[in-house]
Amino acid sequence: MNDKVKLDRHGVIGVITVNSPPVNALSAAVRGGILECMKRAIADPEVKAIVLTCGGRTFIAGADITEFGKSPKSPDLDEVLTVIENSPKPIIAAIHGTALGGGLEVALACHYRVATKDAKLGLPEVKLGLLPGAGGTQRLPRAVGPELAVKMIVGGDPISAEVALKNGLIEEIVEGPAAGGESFARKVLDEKRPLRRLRDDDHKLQAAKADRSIFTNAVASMTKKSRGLEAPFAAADAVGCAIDLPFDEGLGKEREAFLKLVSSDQSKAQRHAFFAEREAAKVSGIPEGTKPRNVDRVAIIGAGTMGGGIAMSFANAGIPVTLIETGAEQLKRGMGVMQKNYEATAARGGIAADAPAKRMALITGVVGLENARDADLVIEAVFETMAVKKEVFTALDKFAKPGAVLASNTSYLNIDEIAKVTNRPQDVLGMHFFSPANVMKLCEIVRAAKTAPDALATAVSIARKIAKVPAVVGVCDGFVGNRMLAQRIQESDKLLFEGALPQQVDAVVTKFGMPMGPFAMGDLAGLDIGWRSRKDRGIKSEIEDALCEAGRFGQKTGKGYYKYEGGSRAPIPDPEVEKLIDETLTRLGRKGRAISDEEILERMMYPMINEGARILQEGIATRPGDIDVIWLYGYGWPIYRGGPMFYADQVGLKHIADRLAYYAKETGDPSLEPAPLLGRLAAEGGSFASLTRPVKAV
Ligand code: 3H9
Repeated sequence: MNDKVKLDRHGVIGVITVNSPPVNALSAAVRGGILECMKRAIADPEVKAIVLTCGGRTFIAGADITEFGKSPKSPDLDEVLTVIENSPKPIIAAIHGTALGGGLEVALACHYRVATKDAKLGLPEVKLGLLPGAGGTQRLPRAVGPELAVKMIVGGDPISAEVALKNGLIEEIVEGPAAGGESFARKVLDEKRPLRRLRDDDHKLQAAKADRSIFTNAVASMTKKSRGLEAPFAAADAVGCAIDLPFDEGLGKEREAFLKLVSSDQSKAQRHAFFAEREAAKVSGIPEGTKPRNVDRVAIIGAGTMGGGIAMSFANAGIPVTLIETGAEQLKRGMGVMQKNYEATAARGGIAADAPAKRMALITGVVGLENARDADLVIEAVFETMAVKKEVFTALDKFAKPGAVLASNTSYLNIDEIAKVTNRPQDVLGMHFFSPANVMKLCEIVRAAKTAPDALATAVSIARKIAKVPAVVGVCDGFVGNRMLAQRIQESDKLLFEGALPQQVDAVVTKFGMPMGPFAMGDLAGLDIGWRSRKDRGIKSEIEDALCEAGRFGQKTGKGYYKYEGGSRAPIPDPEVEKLIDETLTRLGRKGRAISDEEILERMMYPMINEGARILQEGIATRPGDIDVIWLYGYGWPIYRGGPMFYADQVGLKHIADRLAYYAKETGDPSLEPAPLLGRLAAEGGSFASLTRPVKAV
């Protein structure tokens, strides 16, 4: 017994309660406490059955992730589970909140499980680059069968109490965990139910033993999107061992695989991402106790692609939206697109059949900015020019209610300048969503010079409510994500002039794990936008200009850097583009050279990291982890590489600084010289992670 775990006796029932906020993670103290209480309850002749339950908001949410990578402390979880499973007295796990990872594994070692109606049960270890390491891969298939076990272990998403009941993972749904657990325990005693040890119960494995395709098909469908990841495949193999091997041998294989993964770079990166995401939601530089303002209704200005996507994100979270357009025609089109999107998701089974109607009912389409008057938060998502934005904010200043937070969804423009047209700059900030806004999880929250702390806190809190990952940034051209991306675009253009081909550059970037290379991305966005803007500013980019002059605007014209056939979005390398690049280089008197994949990778990644260092130095982002979060959730950076700043630390900052200095000289581009912060850390043998305190509060 210690201050985190206690044992009470209620008649013949021993009740063990874990109390270790915030999520009752299985720290050494919790493991030790459970072990001791179990031993005492088992030894107590008065106790006939034992209930394991938790205080606070949740059942055990897993192993304590902060302990991974440190020297192990006893008792290990296996020792605790062995005592539970071998107890001669029935042990009942009484679950509320979330029973996740090691938490569900503890419950699986118990003889019975009950849960409250809103409880969720899952083995999310793959999301941390791991697999369940305390018997989950062996016991869960025995509890629910290999098909559902693969879905839960390889996919990592939890199931509801209702699904758990249907599939035999829990015995009953109860009202309250402790009381429900106790009354179930009495029932077990009254009915003299035998102890159910999952390790001895193979009956749900029999079908897959006879027909392995049950298992292999489930694995194939769950690993479809696991390109580059190690954990889902290792997790699937471990479930396979449950089918093929005796329990203890399977357990041994699981242990081996867990130990390998826990020290892998991928898991380190995924654990970093887990904590960076949570850290990013903590805004530095605002007074402690700052409370977000109330947001009951949101108005969104503009029913285009971005406005519509943002409106859907709020409706998905049950928050009413007023969607405002300038004309009935545009509004009708915007509402129609959202309706179609919802219907397509429902047809795929992504949401319930009645969800499109319910969600559309939360979105009221109207014409005229005066309709923003009821909203607590207004998000402007109109055309990306300063003049139009200023017009909208001038009107909002007139119509919006006092205290409403006024946000712009601009991806580049200066929020301070936008705020100036209002008489309430303290309420103005940026909320930069990423396209498609109903899917992409990132929301860059831009703090302007006069943004009030509680306005900022409101944006962060509402972003989390609509299941976005917020990251607070300062005002600069392109904020964090697009400012770094601009470096990659500039370098990819330079590479073409030096002899690389679009498909070679893109292949290196996608092999690294990004969803798309810079040229395929250019084709998706449309090359004509940049071309027109260059023409207006009298700037040239000869290769892209030549493509546009040939009518190759990207996917929308069926050809750009690639060709696209039969309405497909799959880029096909085009000999005509090679010819066009050759001709342009000849015309400019340039000679291409063979460029290695290694050079391409370095030139795609290191200039972005360098810009990240400048961003930190200027205080545009507070923490390196915030930059990582932005790239993970806004640009599809592979989670197993942890984000650009984490990746930089893995590669080594000295190497990166040396290579940047080399490329600055070789390509005659002084902008590639290492940023002062990068140079300093490289010289000191430091890392971005060593910047434990914010470089400068945003
Ligand atoms: C595992 O179990 C391995 C085993 O198979 C084998 C062992 C041998 N550890 O997310 P929130 C902190 S692997 C340490 O904002 P919510 C979190 O950092 C583990 N800390 O709350 C945050 O701290 P702070 C498998 C943890 O209500 C605070 O708790 N389990 C852990 O939005 C609140 O978190 C998982 O992967 C942890 N395990 O969501 C579950 N979990 O306040 C991971 C949370 O200082 N956890 N913290 O920023 C979650 O998915 C969510 O936290 C949960 C609550 C759904 C539980």
